[in-house]
Amino acid sequence: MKIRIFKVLSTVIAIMLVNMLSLVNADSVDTKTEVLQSDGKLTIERVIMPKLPAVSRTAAIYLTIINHSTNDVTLTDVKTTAAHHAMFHQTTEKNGVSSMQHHDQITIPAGTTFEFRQGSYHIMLMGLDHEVIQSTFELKLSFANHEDILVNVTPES
Ligand SMILES: [Cu+2]
Repeated sequence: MKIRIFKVLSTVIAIMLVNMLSLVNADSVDTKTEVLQSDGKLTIERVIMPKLPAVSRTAAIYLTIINHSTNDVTLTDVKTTAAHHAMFHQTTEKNGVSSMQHHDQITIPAGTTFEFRQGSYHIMLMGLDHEVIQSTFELKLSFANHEDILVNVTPES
């Protein structure tokens, strides 16, 4: 019985916390950012841009995002000076046919690791600027509930 009451109580407290957070979120973007930063952060690892044919108009970038925080984090946008368009894609294979699916956003649950990797999720660059990719360039990741993160990408040569 005691355990049950505790469970109900903790559920109530959890709901109250969620409500409090959404009130804070409604206030301003700054406050929203602070809420997340106070209890965790993100790490970006293993940034890879495989070597491309010289004529390629598109490229894929792979990287790993670790969400150390206790909040889910949602990737909402990606931008770079290296291409006209950058977007989140997922390669899927059905009956031996490979295709790419576009994702507007990607949620990384609290305490988990998300991998953009070959044959799966990738950051797709379209309309490549071959001058920019001669050296290290910046990729800006935007989140619904975290500050933007600038990632340095060094293309493999
Ligand atoms: Cu793609």
